[in-house]
Amino acid sequence: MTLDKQDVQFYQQNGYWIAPTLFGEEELTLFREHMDRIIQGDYETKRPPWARNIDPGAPIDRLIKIDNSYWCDSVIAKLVLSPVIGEIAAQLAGVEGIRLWHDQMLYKPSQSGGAVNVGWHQDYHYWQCVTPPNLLTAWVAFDDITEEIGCMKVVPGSHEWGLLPEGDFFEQDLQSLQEKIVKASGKPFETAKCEMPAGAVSFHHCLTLHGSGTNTSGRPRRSIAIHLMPDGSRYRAGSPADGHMNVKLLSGQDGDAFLGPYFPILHRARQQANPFC
Ligand SMILES: O=C(O)CCC(=O)C(=O)O
Repeated sequence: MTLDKQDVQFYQQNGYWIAPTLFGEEELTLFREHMDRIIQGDYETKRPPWARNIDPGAPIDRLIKIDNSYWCDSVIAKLVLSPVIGEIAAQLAGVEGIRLWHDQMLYKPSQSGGAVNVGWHQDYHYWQCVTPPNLLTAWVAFDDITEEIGCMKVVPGSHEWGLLPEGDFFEQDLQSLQEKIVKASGKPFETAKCEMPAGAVSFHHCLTLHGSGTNTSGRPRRSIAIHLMPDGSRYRAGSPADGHMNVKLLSGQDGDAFLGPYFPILHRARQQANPFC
């Protein structure tokens, strides 16, 4: 899928872009079913995810976040490693090859009373262990995404502000966090809503500020964030993100490239024989 020049320019200027619908109803039904199975702990591959914040069977009273859910299930793995997502990401990032950094399955219940907000943050805050900071996320909507359901909001252009000292995925008070960010950055904080139909995919740069609020829709908000890196991205040792799971999975030295089966290729402009190398 070749993007229009204007779409790539939009991403470069704003730090995000919403692709048209890439997945149809049949695929979405399958994604939702397999997401439910993973949430319930029914792992098709018998392999658990890297981490999950709610145990199978526990009440769903907050945002469920499951890291590397693609390890558990072949349908979710096919989605996460989707070549079309890789091809779009490569064009947006202006690189030849795209690898998986990791995935994050996200289930935001409606009016649960628990912590469902995602505080304003830049993903790179958590990913300082990788360089250069040219990673990006493909966020796949399994449901129609509106403001009412707690859509993601981005601060257009904030990917040009550098890494800010403030930002916290887990902070529930979006207003006070916004005030701290404005103080630290000295920039106006204007947001854009990532509203989109089920099956559409939004892309955001790893330095773009983003977050999301409560879900008052009466429906769950189901999605998967597929975090991606340019092929050739390298480990930067000694950063505050040295505890990241991928540093453990790489088990390497400063300057080593994130290669191998934990970081599979989604797209390469020139094909090589083994996609896992
Ligand atoms: O799902 C959300 O509201 C936020 C997701 C997020 O932080 C991300 O995909 O990087």
